[in-house]
Amino acid sequence: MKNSSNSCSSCTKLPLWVLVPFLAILAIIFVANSINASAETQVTITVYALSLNCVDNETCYSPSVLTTLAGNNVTWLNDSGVIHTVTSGNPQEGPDGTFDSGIIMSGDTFSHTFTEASNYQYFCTIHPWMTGTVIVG
Ligand SMILES: [Cu+2]
Repeated sequence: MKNSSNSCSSCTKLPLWVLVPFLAILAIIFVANSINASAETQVTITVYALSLNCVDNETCYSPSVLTTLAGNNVTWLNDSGVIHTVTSGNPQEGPDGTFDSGIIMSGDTFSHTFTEASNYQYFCTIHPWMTGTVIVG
């Protein structure tokens, strides 16, 4: 026998007009987050940074060229076992004053928020063969 009455009278059903906008907002948040997540935001300084070979292998800072979006916070993790710096500028002309981590102890991090689109060169003042670039779009 078929019961035509509501068999789940204790269930709370949300009407469709509530669910659809709610799901649409969730979808927008999800898409916005995945766009942000697709921009890289971390650079790792590994043990390879101590070798001059890191210049040719592009492993002084990894990745040596990082592309991100304006407004993003980029974090450098010193996972190398020795101290380093992340200093804007280049070894030929020296620091340009845009950002400077100072000494980053092994295991520590340094973060900088890039608000303007540009190409930012940086280097390590202790090991000046270590260079990297952040491209902010
Ligand atoms: Cu260094």
